[in-house]
Parts: sequence; structure tokens; C-alpha cells
Amino acid sequence: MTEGIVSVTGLIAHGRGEAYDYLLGERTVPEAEAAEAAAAAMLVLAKRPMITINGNAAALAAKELGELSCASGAPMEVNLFHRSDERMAKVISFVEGETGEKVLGRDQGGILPGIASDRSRCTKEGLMAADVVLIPLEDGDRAEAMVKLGKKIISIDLNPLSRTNQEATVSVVDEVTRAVPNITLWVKKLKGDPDQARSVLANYQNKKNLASVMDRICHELKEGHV
Ligand code: PTJ
Repeated sequence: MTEGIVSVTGLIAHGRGEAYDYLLGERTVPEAEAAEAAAAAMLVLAKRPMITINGNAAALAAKELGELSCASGAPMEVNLFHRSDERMAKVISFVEGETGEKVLGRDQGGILPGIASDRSRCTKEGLMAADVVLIPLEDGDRAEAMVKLGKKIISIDLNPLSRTNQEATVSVVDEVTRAVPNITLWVKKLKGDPDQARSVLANYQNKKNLASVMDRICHELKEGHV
């Protein structure tokens, strides 16, 4: 935060995540494992996959996201909610430095309809053109706007009740530094096998999976395990 990568409200968002991670036992629960496989299948089957990165995702998991980008062929783009030209440049340079990859976002010629102010800005060749978008720790308004544009969304968000998770096609309820490497492993397994990827997706039900995560949290609380 002092370097300007994470916003002040981003710190509060991290705290929310830590609380949910605690309720889930700070581990990848079986529902998350299933969602991570489905996320990988969607990335592998996409025509134009892409990864959007905000300050939180950059600070927590830039390297891991870079590895997923290389494995899946999904380009990375920085999009900020608390946007300024200076912060955009900082976060893009930070992610490029951490990953050694080119990151989109310097030329934001596209607009996400339905979002107020500068936070609607994105690139035409990246986010606007994508059919499948991975959105780690994303704000609900931006997630909703992408869904309205017909994009398939993969969220990574520890709060199973968040609007982002409720809007997503595949909702990964797991800590981002555990989730992303696991999605990368699944991408490597499924990359050469589109039939297997289709079968993983066909057997995955997002709403059911999210309900099961909630049941797990309630059960653990009732049993006094947390
Ligand atoms: O960097 P900017 O300017 O784009 O700002 C990003 C903001 C701060 C707007 C954005 O991160 C934000 O407010 O997010 P929300 O709406 O709080 O959503 C973030 C979600 O990520 C919350 O539901 C948290 O529970 C979840 N979360 C926090 N830390 C983690 C996490 N999920 C996975 N892994 C984490 N480590």
C-alpha cells in the first residue's frame, strides 16, 4: 500500500478475505478444487481468454498470475477501480517486473458500459475482445458489467456470498495464492485434451458448488471447529 500498488480500501478487502479463509480452515476445500478444474477447462476452451489484475491481485499474486498467463495463453491486463494514470503505470510496471511478461492497460481505448467514472476504462484488444475473463478479487459492479457484455467470468474470491461470486460462471472460493497455481496445474493437464476439458465443465455446477461452500462454513461453525 505504501508503494501505491494496493489501495487503502484494498487493505480492507484483504482483511475480509482473511476472515473467510479462516472460516474455511485456510486450505483448498474440495469445492474449490472442483472450481479450479472447471476454471482451467474454461480457459483452455476459450477463444480469447484473459486475466484482469487490480491492485490487490498484483500485490498478492503477480508471479502466480504470470505463470498462469504463460500456461494458458491468456494475456494479463491491469484494470483499476481507484484509477489514476500514475497508479496504472505503477501497477503495470510492478506486474511486468514480477512476471517478465508484457502487461496490457497503458492504452485504455475501451469502455465497460454501465460503470461510472474512470473505473469503466479497459483495453479494446484485451478485456473488450475477451470471451472468458479471470477476475481475482474483483469488485461486484465490474463483474456484473462484464457478464452483461456476454463474457464468461471466472472469479477468485474467498467470500462465497460476494456479488462477484454470485455473478461468475465459475466461482473459485479459495485464497488467491493457492488458487492460481492450482488452476495452472489443471491448465497444463487439460491443455492437450479438449474432450476432457469439456467433460470437466459439463460435470460442474457453479450454484450447487457455492451452496456447498456455505454449508461447509456453517457446519464448521456449528461443530466449533473454527
Ligand atoms: O486496486 P483497485 O483500485 O482496483 O481496488 C480494488 C478494490 C479495493 C476495489 C477491490 O479489491 C475491492 O474492494 O474488492 P472487494 O469488493 O472487497 O472484493 C474483494 C474480494 O476478494 C472480497 O470478497 C474478499 O473476501 C476477497 N479476498 C480478499 N483477499 C483475498 C480474497 N480472495 C482470495 N484471496 C485473497 N487473498
